[in-house]
Amino acid sequence: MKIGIVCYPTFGGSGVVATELGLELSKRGHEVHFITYNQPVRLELLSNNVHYHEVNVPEYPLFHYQPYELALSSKLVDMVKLHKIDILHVHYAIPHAYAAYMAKKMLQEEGIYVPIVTTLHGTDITLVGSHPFYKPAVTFSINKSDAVTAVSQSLKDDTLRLFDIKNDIHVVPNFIDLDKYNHDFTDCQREMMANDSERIVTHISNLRPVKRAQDVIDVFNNIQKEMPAKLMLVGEGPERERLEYRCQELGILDKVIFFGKSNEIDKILCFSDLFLLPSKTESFGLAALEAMSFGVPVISSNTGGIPEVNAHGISGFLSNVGDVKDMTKNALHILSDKKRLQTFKDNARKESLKFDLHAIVPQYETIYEDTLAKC
Ligand code: GMT
Repeated sequence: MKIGIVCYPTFGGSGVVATELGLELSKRGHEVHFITYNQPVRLELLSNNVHYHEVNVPEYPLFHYQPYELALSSKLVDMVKLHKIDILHVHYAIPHAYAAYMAKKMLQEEGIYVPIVTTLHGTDITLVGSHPFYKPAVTFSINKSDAVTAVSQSLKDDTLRLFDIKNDIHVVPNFIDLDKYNHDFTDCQREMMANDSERIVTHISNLRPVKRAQDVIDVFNNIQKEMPAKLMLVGEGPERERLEYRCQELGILDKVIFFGKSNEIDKILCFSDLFLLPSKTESFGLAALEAMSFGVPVISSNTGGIPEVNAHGISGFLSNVGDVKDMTKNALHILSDKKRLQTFKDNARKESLKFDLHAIVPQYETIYEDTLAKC
């Protein structure tokens, strides 16, 4: 198949999933066209089967807001015609599903039919999409998609609760490429970050308020009072300064490393002992799954789709949102005993195998085939 993938090219989870999906589809013999405003961050290798088409939005002083949807739908029309793309798979409903529908309509005028698969990722439904300013357009574009998928059962339930949806929604969980990194290497350069007696706790996110990274600091502060520990904070976002001040206030700045955006997630996870994800909402929690695939147990909130990923008492523990006390208790339980820590590490890795890309990507292929067959 010739598949057009529309996504956000940034560090966010939806862009990562879309990029990894496209790369795997290309390995499986499909021709994949990424259409977005920047080269996706994980799209390092362009091959015969992988193409990237940039959407340009010319600046014009009249526009207070540059019309990205318009530029994207025009680009989709051109790319579908030029490369004879069979199907468009858009990740994150806003504004991608809307722009794809416009492109589809324009193409129909010329007798070209291209179906649209929309994948809902989370905040496009739970935080942004359900806002009254966007809701009618989001409902419309979900209902006009030829197939709709959600990354967890929880997100599907939220979508049906918040919107008037006439379409079926398929649950296709996010996935992980377990072969991508060499998980067996033992030299993680751990000694660069901490000494043998110190436990390494990690959090990776876009540091938006929804991630509740202040809870990460508070849980870590409690941990380091009980045992020698270091905190690795990876990611960039609006909360960063506040977090730095909080660490200074608590006198733990020397135990916290702020990495900013990093391309070395594999190295950081390799030497991590525990991953914290206390989010207020999370449709899936891809960061937790990535951590688990490196054998890092997860202390998380029990919100949204996280319980579908982090198995309570097995790969880590779940607590109510904001329950720093319970998260601390659970973290100390895992970290305080070497043997127990190893059991949780092994379990985390084992649980992550359920999300192997070789099992999940064919589910998208089936959805493409069924959607094309219906046209
Ligand atoms: O985590 C974010 O805020 C980024 C956002 C995105 O769209 O890139 O993540 C959402 O999609 C990810 C991939 O499907 C999910 O793993 C995240 O749980 C989800 N974030 C939220 O629901 C807050």
